[in-house]
Amino acid sequence: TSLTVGIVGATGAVGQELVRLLHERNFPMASLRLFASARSAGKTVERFGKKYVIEEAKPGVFADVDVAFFAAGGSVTKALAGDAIKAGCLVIDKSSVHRMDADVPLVIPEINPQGLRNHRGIIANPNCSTAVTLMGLWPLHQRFGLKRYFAATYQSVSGTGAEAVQELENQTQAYVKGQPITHKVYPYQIAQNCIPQVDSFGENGYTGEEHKMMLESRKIMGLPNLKVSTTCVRVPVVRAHSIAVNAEFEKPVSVEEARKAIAAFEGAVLVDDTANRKYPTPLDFAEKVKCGVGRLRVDTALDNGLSFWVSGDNLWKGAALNAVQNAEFMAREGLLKPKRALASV
Ligand code: 11C
Repeated sequence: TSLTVGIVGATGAVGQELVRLLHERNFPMASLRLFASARSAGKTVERFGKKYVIEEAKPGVFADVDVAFFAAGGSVTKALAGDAIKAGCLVIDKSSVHRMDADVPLVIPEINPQGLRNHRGIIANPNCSTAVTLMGLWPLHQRFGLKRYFAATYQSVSGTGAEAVQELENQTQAYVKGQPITHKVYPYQIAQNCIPQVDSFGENGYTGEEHKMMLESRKIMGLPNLKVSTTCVRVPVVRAHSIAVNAEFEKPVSVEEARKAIAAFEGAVLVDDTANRKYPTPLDFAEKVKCGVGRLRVDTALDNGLSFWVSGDNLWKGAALNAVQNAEFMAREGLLKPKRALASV
């Protein structure tokens, strides 16, 4: 196969990781086209030894594109995904706008790849906190049967975007130099701080991010009645989200069996040797394909409960990598073919 691939939002934090991963993982592409807003259009960028002229993302550009990764936010997906689908271009969307649509598969390929066989031209990808959490939770669910879970997230600033990474760096510099600290991206200073708000608050007091974790966990794991309660927190880390999870299961649990289940799961690495102070940290799991799971223990407050900690790259498994893995699965299984080849059949 030799696919024409497009990235919408190619200049953003996730878009840049998409360019990198498609190259580094040798995605079967004949050509790559980079799309962004009119503001960036016309600029030339060099990536992996090739020059690209950024094209404006607008209706009509998907005529010759076989698969487009959308990483430019919900409004751009709303405006352009329909046009791409009509042009026969598969949309792999990072935004949240279609995740909960009944006819749109929301897929983590290690968990529910069946969605990739049955779609209407668009595949949704989960929120980064959900994706990283499920890399620990799913193998435990398979082994013990998940009943409910509680979690607190420790989310890096790159989840907000490049301007938030800059804000943390600027504030850290100012802090070290004893200069006044200003903030724009977050409602409070993030350097030397934690902010227990990711996204805006809903009527029940939970934030959008917390609500997404509940709904997306249910849909991806196929557990429509799963009880979930999370607290999402932004922390002064540049890259990789971590989540502390307390989960209750149907069957009796054991740490030994839990460790085996995690170690056997392709999406996770078990890092769990507390005697030697070994557990995953965001620094260790930035730019890693798998998420790290550790601190496994029997939960002292739940029946059949396990507590664990998971760290994973929010820009990779939480975004660009999961999207690329979905496309890789489809290409491998013959579910994604060049339009030109289809036209000639
Ligand atoms: C964050 N999880 O870290 C967010 C960013 O639903 O895809 C991505 C939001 C989403 O701020």
